[in-house]
Amino acid sequence: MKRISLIVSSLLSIGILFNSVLAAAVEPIKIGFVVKQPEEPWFQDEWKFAEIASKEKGFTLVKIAAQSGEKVMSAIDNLAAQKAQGFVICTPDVKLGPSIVAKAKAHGLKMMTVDDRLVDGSGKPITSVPYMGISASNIGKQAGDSIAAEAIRRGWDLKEVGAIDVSFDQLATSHDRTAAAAEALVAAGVPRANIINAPQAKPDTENAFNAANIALTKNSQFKHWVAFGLNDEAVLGAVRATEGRGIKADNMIGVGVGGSDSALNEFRKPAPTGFFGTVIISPKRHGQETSELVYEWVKTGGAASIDAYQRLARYPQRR
Ligand code: FCA
Repeated sequence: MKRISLIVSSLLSIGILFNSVLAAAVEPIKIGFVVKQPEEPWFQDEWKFAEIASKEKGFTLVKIAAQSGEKVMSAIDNLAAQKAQGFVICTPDVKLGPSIVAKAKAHGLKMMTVDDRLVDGSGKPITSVPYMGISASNIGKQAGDSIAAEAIRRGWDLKEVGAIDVSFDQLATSHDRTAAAAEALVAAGVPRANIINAPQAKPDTENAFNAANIALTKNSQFKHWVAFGLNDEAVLGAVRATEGRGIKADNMIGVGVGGSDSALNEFRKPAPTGFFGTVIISPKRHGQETSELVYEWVKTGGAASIDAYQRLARYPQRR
């Protein structure tokens, strides 16, 4: 009797085991993609490419907008509640790094960061979290070099050029892009004193517009203007501010970073604006490749070795 019940119970447990293995096998992999600024075309593009990855690889993609720290925390809870196994994130505040890492760990979620790298309490990058970003100083240098080349082509005296540095220094990738752009201009011959810091309170066009307006008000002495910043949105803000003061396209050279619809819409306008060009970076790599990497990581259970930087950006000129 004892023997029979033993056999029955072990058969039962095999059955249970079998069922759970089966359940795990058919449970689709679910990956989150959390972005800080869903209204920005760059992030729309990242989502679009993440969706392509999900269709090609056969995982479920959960897109979440998290514009604040609170929303980031609830996004991670939400992903865990819906049994996601991992996520890609571009956080609204990189200083949330330790809390994001702790929360992902508590839920057993694999995590990769994109665009903006998490930092610890002392502002150092959290290198244990896989990251895909751009080589920010290389890209900033390209923006600065392109502005200088165009100013020289127009025959401007570089001493008469005011350079609006639409900065957002609390974000390292922003600081590195704008610092390199400024250095490129100085190397080309723009006096350092002509670089005007225009810090934006938040990295969007409205805040860039406000920052650039202050810079213009305080510096009416310049004959020509140029602008650079974190992204296309920042430079568009500066361009709109110069337009508001009657500075036309022939007296303004703005070069952004991104190359998504923010820039393309500007290039589609019938008449050229002061938004002269953009340094193209790849939302395909940032959206598709990152989510595929997290998917493979979940699928194989292996280690992530995913630090990747885009070193090559392309700079298209408007004309
Ligand atoms: C940062 C910027 C975005 C984009 C991205 C690659 O997150 O805020 O506009 O340039 O890096």
